[in-house]
Amino acid sequence: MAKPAEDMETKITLDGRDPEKVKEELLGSYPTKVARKRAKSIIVNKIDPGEEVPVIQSNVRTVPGLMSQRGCCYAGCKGVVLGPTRDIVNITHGPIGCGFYSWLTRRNQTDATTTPDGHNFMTYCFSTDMQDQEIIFGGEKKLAQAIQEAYDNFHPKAIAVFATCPVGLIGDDVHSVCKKMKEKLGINVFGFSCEGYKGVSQSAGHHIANNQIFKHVIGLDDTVRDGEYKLNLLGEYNIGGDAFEIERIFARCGLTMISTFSGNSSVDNFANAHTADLNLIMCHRSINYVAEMMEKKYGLPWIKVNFIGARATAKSLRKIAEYFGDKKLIDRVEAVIAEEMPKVEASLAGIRPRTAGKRAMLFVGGSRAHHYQELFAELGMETLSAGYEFAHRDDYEGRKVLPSIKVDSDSRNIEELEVHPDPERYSPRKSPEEMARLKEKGMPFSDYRGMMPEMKQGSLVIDDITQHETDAMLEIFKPDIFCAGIKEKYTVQKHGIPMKQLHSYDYGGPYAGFAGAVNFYEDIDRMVNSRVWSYLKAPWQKNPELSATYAWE
Ligand code: CFM
Repeated sequence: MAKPAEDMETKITLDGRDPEKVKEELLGSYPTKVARKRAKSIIVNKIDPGEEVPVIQSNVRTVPGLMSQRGCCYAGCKGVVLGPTRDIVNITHGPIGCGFYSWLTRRNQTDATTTPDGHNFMTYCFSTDMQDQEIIFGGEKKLAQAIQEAYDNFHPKAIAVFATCPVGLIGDDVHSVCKKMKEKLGINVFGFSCEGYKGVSQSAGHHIANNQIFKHVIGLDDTVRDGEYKLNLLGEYNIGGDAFEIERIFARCGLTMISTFSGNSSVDNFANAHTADLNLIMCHRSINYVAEMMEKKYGLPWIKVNFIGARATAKSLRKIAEYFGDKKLIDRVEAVIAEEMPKVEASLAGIRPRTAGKRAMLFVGGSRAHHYQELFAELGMETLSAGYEFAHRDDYEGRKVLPSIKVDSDSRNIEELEVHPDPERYSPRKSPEEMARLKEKGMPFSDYRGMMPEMKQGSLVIDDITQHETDAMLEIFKPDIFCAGIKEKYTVQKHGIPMKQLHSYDYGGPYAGFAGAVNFYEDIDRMVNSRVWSYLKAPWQKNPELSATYAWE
């Protein structure tokens, strides 16, 4: 029995290379201790027939001195989860830089014409602009003033306050200030202890954001809105207009969006999210906590969906229709897919011959490195290597590994809310029999398979990739395109390789849904078939003395 497995192992190659050797090469120039640590985060993917994949180390501290792609806890809380909500005044309590750098750089869009008051505070940068004075004597007074000033100028329905590193260090109590101001102003004011250093990455900030939104907003309004099939879309942030395309498709299918967390969202929609019939999770990493807590408190089930990729979009729509099980909806969804797909296929027919066989690498956040593999597959492109910046093992290996994840002191730092069924409002949307029947038919309730089971044998999966590893992967494989963020963009281009930002989409998008898929095909076609970057000479090619990485080899 051992023989076939051995055979399989010896045959694993990646783009004509031995991925284990590549891994050794990546680790080669690290000090022994660092190499040992990084070795656990660089994994050659192997899927056994039972879909077991190797364990990957993730959600652990970056080794000091290694250049990481990661952001901070504040970024995950304020920038990612709460930032896209247009009618909450989000005040950064801290030095001005934190507010400034989280000010719309993510290209999350919104449509303020859809709410009656037309409030849109996303274009503003609210900050307490802490100075030495506050660091020494405390910043609570200045924070109270800032909340008052924001209220006087804008009269928002809600104000949220985000703590930055110095706030945690000097001990300002943002929650008590918020509580006082809430009583004084009579509007919802709530705070987040999301100091940048609070976790190992943005991921901690997501959890903190989820907790506070759940405690302070969800469930405040029991109004049941009209609509036959009511959904919440969780973990979709309307980057480059993605949510607009998803909303267009939902409207065509007759699906009612009660709330989105938090692309193109309004605080009022969060407040009655608990009245929906089903939660859809797009980005599992950033928001699975809200889905879990809503299920416990209100009985709302959740399924994982993906609207990145035309086939993935069709599949997700079919899952939704199957959940409701209504013939009318199933037919309408099929009709919409049948109408949308020809445009997608026509585009692919022209583009795919030019993109097929090309090779991509994706190193992004906590979900896109997986989702965008769908679009590349549609283009006939292979993903040689992928990884997340800050995901956890369940995002790589699937939720079935959750019980085996060790909770370390960094994770313990983040509050785990204790949630119980709401005495009045808990109502399971389906009977246990119906749920069992749907599960049997393959409805993946409360489940996510993760990225690795869907990647090829032998692909290199790298968590929290470092700049050195990035440079080495580019040198070794010379992929046709590399996807990451703004911090990586220019070094990748200096290697002569096209670089696509999958966080902000550069200047492009939407890439979600059917119309988005066509946009993506066109953008990638232009990039992988242009030779412009290969004509560039990087500074270290012209002046070898500038080369740092390989100078001693
Ligand atoms: Fe989710 Fe995101 Fe992502 Fe993310 Fe992000 Fe983002 Fe991202 Mo940048 S919520 S994990 S923290 S899909 S901002 S919209 S692109 S790293 S892969």
